[in-house]
Amino acid sequence: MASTVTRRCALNGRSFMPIRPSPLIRRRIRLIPARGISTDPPKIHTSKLASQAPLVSFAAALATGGLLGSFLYPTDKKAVSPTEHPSIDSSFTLRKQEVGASEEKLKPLTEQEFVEISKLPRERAQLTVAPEVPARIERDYPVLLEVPLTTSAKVAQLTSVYKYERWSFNGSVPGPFIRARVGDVVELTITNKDESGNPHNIDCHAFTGPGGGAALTTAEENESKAGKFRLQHPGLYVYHCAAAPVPVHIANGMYGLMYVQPAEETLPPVDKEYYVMQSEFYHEPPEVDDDGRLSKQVEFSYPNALREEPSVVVFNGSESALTRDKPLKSNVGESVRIFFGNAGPNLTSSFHIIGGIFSRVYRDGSVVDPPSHSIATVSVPPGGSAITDLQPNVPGTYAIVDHSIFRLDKGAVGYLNVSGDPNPEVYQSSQPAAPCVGCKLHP
Ligand SMILES: [Cu+2]
Repeated sequence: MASTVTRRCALNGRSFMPIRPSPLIRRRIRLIPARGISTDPPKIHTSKLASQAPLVSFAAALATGGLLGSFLYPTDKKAVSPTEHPSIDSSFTLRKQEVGASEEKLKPLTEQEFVEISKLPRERAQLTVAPEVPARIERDYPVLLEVPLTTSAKVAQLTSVYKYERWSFNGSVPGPFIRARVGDVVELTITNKDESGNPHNIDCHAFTGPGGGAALTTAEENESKAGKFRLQHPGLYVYHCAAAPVPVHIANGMYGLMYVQPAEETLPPVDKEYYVMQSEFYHEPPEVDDDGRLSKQVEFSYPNALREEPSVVVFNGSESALTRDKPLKSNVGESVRIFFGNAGPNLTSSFHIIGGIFSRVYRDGSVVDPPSHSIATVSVPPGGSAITDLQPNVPGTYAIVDHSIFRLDKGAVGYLNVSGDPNPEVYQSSQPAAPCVGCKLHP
């Protein structure tokens, strides 16, 4: 924590009273009255659209279900066969046949999936810390899934130089990976142990209803709040705190991923599954302490965040999370899946693994639509996600980056370390490898 003595700015030498973000934010919150949630239905001006509705519906149906579908995804099985393209597996063939009816898949949950809450068996969710992912769910029935989350604030190393007070769910940034199944009802309990006095809650993009659960789960210090939320759509979803001021809670580390499996899992089994989440941090320059030294701890910067100029861009919450601390690992020939999320709060990620090609990409975290194949870079917006599969067959270190590549110098690099025998039929030279000295991308 910063002391309360007068300090000098490292940039201009002027003295100032250090400002800690938490009291500032607390003041902001108190200035904002408790926000009433309107129960009036929103007024939607539909008169013009309504008069055109039959025409619009017909055109949409024709485009999505008919002409477009048959053009993009021909039903002729021989058009692209798995044996002709090794990265396309049999599940894709199956999905290709089904895609013409993809709109039909969005029908409400079946009777077997939509079981009254009072009749659901209880189960405790298995929660994992990044980069680990809970095991695939094998049950074929919905449950009342208990998800307990505890909020706290803790100073931790953010970069090799600076510490920062991160706010978290269950003590980790990103928060735990939550795996569920469509039709499950999540019983989410938030217990607020943040001693700074900030309230916290959850807006989970997998929940349907106002605020994604935020207004039902806002917990003050030492308070617990719970809500029940039916999972109606499969896919990979971001969750985050949405207590006011929302951007600050996200910027300080309060986010994670929830994967909602379809009733019948469409993701093919793989050898390794990992959880990676990108985010930015915005901090002020380090203060100069009375002893003349630059502080080793930096504070949140609202102005920098407003300008969308981050000081730090990282995977899994800190500069070293995916390099020194917990790099991803696999063996030559193993299939690797990365559940990737972008917490933002501002930047879109151009997610890329140098030297790897994603054999499958489930864009926007959709497991209802068929995946794309043989993709090098995937665009993932703030609050968005993607599921990416690859199968490296050459050993070595693969750098995980945001291909907005200057962000590398803000911390956006991780490693996938692949072990195994060399594969000269794919990758060779008569001369030894000679990485540039000090290069983060080819260590
Ligand atoms: Cu919060």
